[in-house]
Amino acid sequence: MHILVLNGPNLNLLGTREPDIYGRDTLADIEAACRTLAGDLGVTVAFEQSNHEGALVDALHAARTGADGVILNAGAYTHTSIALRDAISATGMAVIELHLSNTHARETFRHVSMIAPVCIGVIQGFGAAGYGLALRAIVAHLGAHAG
Ligand code: CA2
Repeated sequence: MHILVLNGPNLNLLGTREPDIYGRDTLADIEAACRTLAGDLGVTVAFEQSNHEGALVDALHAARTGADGVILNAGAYTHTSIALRDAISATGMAVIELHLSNTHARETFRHVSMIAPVCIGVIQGFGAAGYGLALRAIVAHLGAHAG
């Protein structure tokens, strides 16, 4: 089983600013933890980040043939991107929407997600630990829906 962990705009800056909201872990720290957990779960992970909406769409298209499921922290594009929503629908893949912060406890513009209706579930508010929770969740989901 191969899982793509796809990260959107500004998440390359994790660990450098706003630790009260996003924590102190860098994206590299999160990737390392995910790789360790993936080994324990007997799956493989690919980690990608882009600040560009079209590149994220391309990554979702590529995942159609290269991955079994996707964990997507789409960053601010979560709240705006019909293109990402359409890409998730078009691929028909199992995608988990993930956020470090609890977007519902923040500004009202973060309360809306364009992608949640086409994802299998949403995990948010648990900081970097959410990546591990999402990995466990998607592995369990794919295992239950195999074949
Ligand atoms: O909580 C999340 O994971 C978000 O996806 C993070 C996005 C935000 O727009 C979403 O509403 C929720 C922002 C990522 C910004 O990352 C930063 C990293 C370091 C310093 C400042 C911002």
